[in-house]
Amino acid sequence: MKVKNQIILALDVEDKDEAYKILDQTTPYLNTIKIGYPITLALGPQIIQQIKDDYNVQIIADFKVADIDATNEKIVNTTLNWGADSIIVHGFTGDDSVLAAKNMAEKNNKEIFLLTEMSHPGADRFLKPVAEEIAQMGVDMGIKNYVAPATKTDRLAKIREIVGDEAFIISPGVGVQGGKIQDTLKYADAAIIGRSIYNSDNPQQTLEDLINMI
Ligand code: FNU
Repeated sequence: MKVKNQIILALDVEDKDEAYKILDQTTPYLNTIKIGYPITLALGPQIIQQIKDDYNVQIIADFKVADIDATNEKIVNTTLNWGADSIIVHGFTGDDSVLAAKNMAEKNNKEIFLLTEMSHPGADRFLKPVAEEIAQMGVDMGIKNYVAPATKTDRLAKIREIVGDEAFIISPGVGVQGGKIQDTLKYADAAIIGRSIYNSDNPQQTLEDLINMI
């Protein structure tokens, strides 16, 4: 995946006019938009293809898929059929669940991102102790794309070490959650940024400032 300016916009707004206002201001600089449950549940899954058609961007569906293999397969297939280019899948469910997601994405000529460790403080309790194993499982399965936290640079560095330089890591947590873009991009290929852009008084200026920092 090629991410323009190494920034992915997390478009977690729930109103179409607001979403389009932010996209008008940011898509001159960006080619990758992450949509998640907030916008999809508020506006319906057809918003994925609408955004793609109206802004010529690639879409990562952040649905953190975490079910049994048979259900993962359905979720991945349906999401990709709605127009998403890739989908984020949790790793903690184990290799059968992840493999079902990976195979279904490949059948659609699309990709999964494997979520290893999360960016929020609560993730230290249950996810952090197994994150390195999740990353290693991804490597063993031949997965190329990963999600790892921008808020914990030591953890991000560790996950990079495990998945290797050829892997593609996208990293949430820059801005409001406390991560710094320059530190994050030492280890990640792209930063996922939401609120500090879309809640800013001037999303375009904020984005330009972030790009200038890279
Ligand atoms: P912002 N996100 C995250 N941490 O923040 N997908 C994770 O570990 C993870 C994510 C998402 O804080 C979060 O749901 F796996 O406003 C939100 O969409 O910049 C975005 O990344 C961060 O948004």
